[in-house]
Amino acid sequence: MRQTTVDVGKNGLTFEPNLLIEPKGTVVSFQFNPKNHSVIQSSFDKPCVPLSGGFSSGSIPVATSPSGVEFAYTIDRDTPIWFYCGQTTGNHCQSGMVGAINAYVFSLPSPFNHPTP
Ligand SMILES: [Cu+2]
Repeated sequence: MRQTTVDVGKNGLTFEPNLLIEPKGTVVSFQFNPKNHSVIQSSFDKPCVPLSGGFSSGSIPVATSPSGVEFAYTIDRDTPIWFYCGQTTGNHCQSGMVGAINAYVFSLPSPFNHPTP
């Protein structure tokens, strides 16, 4: 099984990397860092709004870095997948805490280059 890792909140309000190109079936392991982040599937049009039926880790508060706490998502499609952090204290998504899988762009604007989420 192919597996890859994304660090959540390791260096501020970030997913690292925030843009992944991986085949369907790959397990993406989101590794959580302080303080209290989440990873929630969204859409390009509404980057800070949960996608109906999409995945969500829920809020994951951790105290240490690395915490060893992970949320695993298995890529289930070939089309682009968008995600964000749902922490509203500090407006993480609006501050650019977003990411994408299999979105063929050169860099990921913040968040997704939309002025208003
Ligand atoms: Cu966050």
